[in-house]
Amino acid sequence: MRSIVVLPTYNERENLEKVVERILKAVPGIHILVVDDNSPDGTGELAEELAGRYRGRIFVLHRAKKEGLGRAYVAGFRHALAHDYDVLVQMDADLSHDPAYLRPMLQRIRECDVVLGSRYVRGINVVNWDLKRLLLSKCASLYVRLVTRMPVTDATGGFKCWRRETLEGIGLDGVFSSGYLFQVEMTYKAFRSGFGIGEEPIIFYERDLGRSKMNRRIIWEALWGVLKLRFAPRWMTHVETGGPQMDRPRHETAA
Ligand SMILES: Nc1nc2c(ncn2[C@@H]2O[C@H](COP(=O)(O)OP(=O)(O)OP(=O)(O)O)[C@@H](O)[C@H]2O)c(=O)[nH]1
Ligand SMILES: [Mg+2]
Repeated sequence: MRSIVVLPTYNERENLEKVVERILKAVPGIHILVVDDNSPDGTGELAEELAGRYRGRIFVLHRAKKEGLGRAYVAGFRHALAHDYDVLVQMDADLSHDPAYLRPMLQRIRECDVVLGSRYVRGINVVNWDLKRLLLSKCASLYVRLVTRMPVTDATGGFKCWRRETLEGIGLDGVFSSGYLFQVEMTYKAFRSGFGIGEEPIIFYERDLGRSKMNRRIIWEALWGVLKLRFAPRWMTHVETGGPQMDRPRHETAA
């Protein structure tokens, strides 16, 4: 299966080289698409330099301006689907998502429609978060589960592996989130369309370098957005494209 990691970046100059080298080393043969929103710190130029160094394995999609993580992923996924990849991985570029988990996730996607890297399958697996950040994440996850009724332990994570058929089934045209709500929206749409969701345990490491893009607007979008996803009429949040392509269990969690 042809696999690609879609890596959105905004001011990740300090992390980019390290993360792409670790990805390429972790999975020989995997490709990477960096989706940069014209980062003022020169991340886009560094990405081009890396694409030249690792020709045929790293590609760069430059976007004109910062429009949020969700928009960057939609553009990256479209690009990758148009280039015939079978499996698309999404991960942060700040080394919070360890490339060592790519192999187990790619293995797991053989039997699921989407695999979620989960921080909470076995207790709490986050490194370097203060209590406030941990509470925010746990509350967000609980809130999402209460509202959406999705049977997943980590509904807000951003390390995922998709089969192309799942993304095609969800329909990228109907994805409305710009910020972190994107993570919930995508998983919810997969769940609601009946796709088989697997969870793989991961340890999440808070970034050492660079700055977080989290802000109040993003949190508000997520709070309202989850209600919208759950209760707004289907036509507002979903594009009908035919549901699951494979006969698989609706949900399974790694033992
Ligand atoms: N292209 C693009 N990438 C973005 C945008 N916002 C965030 N990112 C990237 O998305 C990933 C996750 O963003 P972070 O700022 O690390 O968000 P976070 O993980 O919630 O925050 P921290 O815990 O502080 O790291 C990183 O690779 C960012 O560079 C955006 O508007 N455009
Ligand atoms: Mg981060």
